[in-house]
Amino acid sequence: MSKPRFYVTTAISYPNGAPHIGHAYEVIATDAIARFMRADGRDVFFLTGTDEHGLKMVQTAEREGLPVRALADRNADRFRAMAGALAISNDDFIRTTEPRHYRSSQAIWERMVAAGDIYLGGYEGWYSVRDEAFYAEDETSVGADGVRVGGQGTPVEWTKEETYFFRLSKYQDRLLAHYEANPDFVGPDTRFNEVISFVKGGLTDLSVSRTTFDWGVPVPGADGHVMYVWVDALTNYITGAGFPDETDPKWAYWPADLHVIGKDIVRFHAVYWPAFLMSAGLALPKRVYGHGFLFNRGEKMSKSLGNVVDPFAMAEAYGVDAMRYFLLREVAFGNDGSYSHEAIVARTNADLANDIGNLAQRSLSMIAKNCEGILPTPGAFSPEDEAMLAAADGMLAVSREAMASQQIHRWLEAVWAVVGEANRYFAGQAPWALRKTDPARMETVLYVTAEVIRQAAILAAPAIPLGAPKLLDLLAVPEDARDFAALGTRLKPGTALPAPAGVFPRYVEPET
Ligand code: ME8
Repeated sequence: MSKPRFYVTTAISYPNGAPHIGHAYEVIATDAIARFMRADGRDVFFLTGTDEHGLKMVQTAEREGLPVRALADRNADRFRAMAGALAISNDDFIRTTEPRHYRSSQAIWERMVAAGDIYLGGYEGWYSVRDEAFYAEDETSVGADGVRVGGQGTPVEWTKEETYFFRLSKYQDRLLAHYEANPDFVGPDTRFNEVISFVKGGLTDLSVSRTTFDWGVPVPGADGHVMYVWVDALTNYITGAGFPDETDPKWAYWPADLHVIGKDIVRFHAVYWPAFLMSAGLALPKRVYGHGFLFNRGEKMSKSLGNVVDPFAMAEAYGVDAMRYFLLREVAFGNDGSYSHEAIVARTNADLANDIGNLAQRSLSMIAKNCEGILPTPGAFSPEDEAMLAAADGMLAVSREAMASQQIHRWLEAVWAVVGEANRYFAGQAPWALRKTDPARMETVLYVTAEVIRQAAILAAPAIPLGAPKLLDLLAVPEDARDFAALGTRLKPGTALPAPAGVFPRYVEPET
């Protein structure tokens, strides 16, 4: 039986600079979702990449005295390297300057033309060549020297630019009908409500080509026009799935199940993108989720950490699992969040080093010392054992429900609630005291504890993909018994375990 498919994407980032922590946050969250779905038996396709056209890129390259392509190449490499450094499991990395993407963008354009939705018109207004931007009359002013300047203080001239328009206005009713029929199309709800009121407020046609620069996908059959960067950017999601070759096996992944993006670009994904797809006669993505923004509120950054807004430095300083876990657990997904050195250290030392790491270390060391390193056979379960195992067995359903609506933090909350319970169980049962008084009972407690750690490690692995497998190694869990289907089984008593080793080190302030 073939697995159900799950296609998930991040936004594609502008490589006009190096990746920052906001980019890292988005790709980590999307990776956790992708890994969760893979572990839960889906055939996942996970796409990320870079959005390399547009004026922003042209202007940055000018400032840096580089050809635009050289700027794009340099920074796209950094984004790709970041995915590697953060243990991101993307299946593909798309750059919008690739030939496959030109083909795809021109193909969707031609379909929009065929649908009668593209027409030639003109922009007219005060234009700043230096800013490559139009200004409304009231954004300009005339200086003492008689020169009219725009909002940024650069000279403007009255300009007419020929441009193609997309008939966005035509799609207002169909978009509203789609929202009505698909109440999960956009999350969180607050973002969906903003989209709905924006569309109800009336849509005007969208300028979709530029003639003042040539760094873009050429408009087919229209010399001098390149596509407006958002037209080609959004198209990356179908390029990644093989469009326009609908016989490509990857095309089976379209429509995407989920576009994960930041809250600032919801309108592009929930209004323009579905309208383009409707025009082109293509299926619409099932869901768009706009996460919040991440802010650095850590005034007291440790000097030795340097600039921790750099995701590479952050991963280096705290470790990849700690960085990922902190961002996923601490920030309610969908809301804005902040991070600071103190918060990262407090959260990861408590949850990773202490709650799960220490529990594993203590219980497995006892098995090594007192059970000859063999996973003991449990005796009859006491009500406490039964309750503990039932709590562990209950994690999957809660996690699945949370992840069905991208409540990433709730999934991790559910797992760590059980890990906390396991610590109380272990302390309450005190197997070290049972060693002398009731060794059989000690063995049962150690077995139950090991079993709960197994389940927590399997369920948390999508968030902490480096350490969780190490915990499973310590429990001698076979490679093919590490997905969610294996949660329904139990550890096999009598299995020889490797020597225990620490998995999640405590963060200790470096000597200054
Ligand atoms: O918007 N916290 O690219 P981008 C969290 N190329 N997320 C943040 C963030 C922050 N501080 N800053 C940015 C673009 N983001 C377009 C997308 S998609 C077809 C084209 C998020 O490099 C932002 O919301 O400005 C977006 O989802 C992603 O990072 C890339 O931002």
